[in-house]
Amino acid sequence: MTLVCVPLVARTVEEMVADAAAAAAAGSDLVEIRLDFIQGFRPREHLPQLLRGCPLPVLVTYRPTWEGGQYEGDETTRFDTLRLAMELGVDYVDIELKVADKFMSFISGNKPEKCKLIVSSHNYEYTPSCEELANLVARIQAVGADIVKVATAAKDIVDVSRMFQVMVHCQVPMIGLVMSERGLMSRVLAPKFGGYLTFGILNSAKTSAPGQPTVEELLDVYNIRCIGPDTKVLGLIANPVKQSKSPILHNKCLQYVGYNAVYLPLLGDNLASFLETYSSPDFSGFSCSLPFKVDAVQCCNEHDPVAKSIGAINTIVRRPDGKLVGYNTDYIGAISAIEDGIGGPGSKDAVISPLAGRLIVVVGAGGAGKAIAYGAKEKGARVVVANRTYEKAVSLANAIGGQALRLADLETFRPEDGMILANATSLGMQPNIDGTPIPKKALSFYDVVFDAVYAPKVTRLLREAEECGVKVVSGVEMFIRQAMGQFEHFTGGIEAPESLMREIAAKYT
Ligand code: SKM
Repeated sequence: MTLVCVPLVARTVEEMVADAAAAAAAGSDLVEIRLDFIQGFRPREHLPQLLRGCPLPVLVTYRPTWEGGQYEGDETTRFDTLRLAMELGVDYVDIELKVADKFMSFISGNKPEKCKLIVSSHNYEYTPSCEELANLVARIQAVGADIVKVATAAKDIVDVSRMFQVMVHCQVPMIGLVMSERGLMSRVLAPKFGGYLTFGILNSAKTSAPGQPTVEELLDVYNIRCIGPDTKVLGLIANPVKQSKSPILHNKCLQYVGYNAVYLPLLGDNLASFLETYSSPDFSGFSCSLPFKVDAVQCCNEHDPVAKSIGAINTIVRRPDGKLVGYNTDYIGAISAIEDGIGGPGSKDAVISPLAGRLIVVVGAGGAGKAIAYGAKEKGARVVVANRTYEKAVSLANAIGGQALRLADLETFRPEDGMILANATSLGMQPNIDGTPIPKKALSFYDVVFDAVYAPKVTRLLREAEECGVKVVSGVEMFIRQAMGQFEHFTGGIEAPESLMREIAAKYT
């Protein structure tokens, strides 16, 4: 079992002891006491106090500045302190590879039976090649480490795969972590690849390295205790990805139906290289969001006919034969939400869609814009596409048999009353919540305004539309409905637990 360790980075002994109690209450297995963070640290006085106050097994680290820590003093004092920690009965001591030989001589190779020595190496710049990582692991093993620790940095999400390859081949217990948001996978999937421990912080003000999730996220969102070698990996590949509620939504539902998979936020830079790198059958499904929905068409081996006609994919499933199949669940999610929003007699089951004959202005010609424009046309609407790059609006309008409009012309565009507006751009999405695709004064030209952005739930566009007395349809509805379709694709046909999805969406959006 991979242990969950909370790093303690408080400035005082009292605060550290309080944080250790919080770590235990949060469900962690051990704490890492970062002695280098304590101001005015006095080893003989403070170490016993810390150990007495700690309800969990303890890993002691006294990281010097030359390895990314805070300790600036001399090595003898530092080694002395680590030796004292061993004598006082700590469970683990971390020593940096660069001085591990010296430390071994310093303690004459003697350490208490109970204490395990972690020999660590940190690279805050990049992740070396597999060969270099394997050499590093061999050197760490050679100095007599009980546990190997290698921490590197991800410049691209594909870097993490090299750490996984080395971890699965390592003959001794290994902690392999890739720092930064692009390296998150290494922290959550540690149990899948045999990692000895992974770090979870108490809150975002208490990090000890870039990219650490909270212990609550590890345990309650990613359900890390249930991740094992056979756990399937799902996730949203997007850039940015932090704002997405898909991880919380899908993980809760996967847990609810008992499907052995974990869903991750995957901050990507290049979809094709991501899919080529994580090509094993266990990486079995992905949601795609901005800016990858159109690229995804090229990356899939087969396409659902609707996704192909739309020219955008938001769901990729890896079939058992390894082939990638692309689907589009945005289309039905958005269109059904808009139809229900328009309302009218019998709109839900009517043979004729309430969109039929209506004029809909779709703002945005990316993946979501394509899905909405295509869907509205299918339902018999007259479609106008407006986009910042006018040529893209023209090309989408031509593809679906609609009309193109320059974004600036939205301000005065009013060929008739009772129009519908659909925002399919990311304007207004967290963190840039002040964005909106259309001036407020033009909103009164519309009967219904829909926003594909769901975070925040009430965007500036929707707020201003409401202020103009216009009926609004929130992106949360589309979000839930597209996720229901995805869930069924990801799980090989298990029906999505709709009411649970609605509960989670209500709580977290
Ligand atoms: O199409 C969806 C995608 O599946 C997930 C998502 C999200 O999590 O923010 C947004 C939409 O692009």
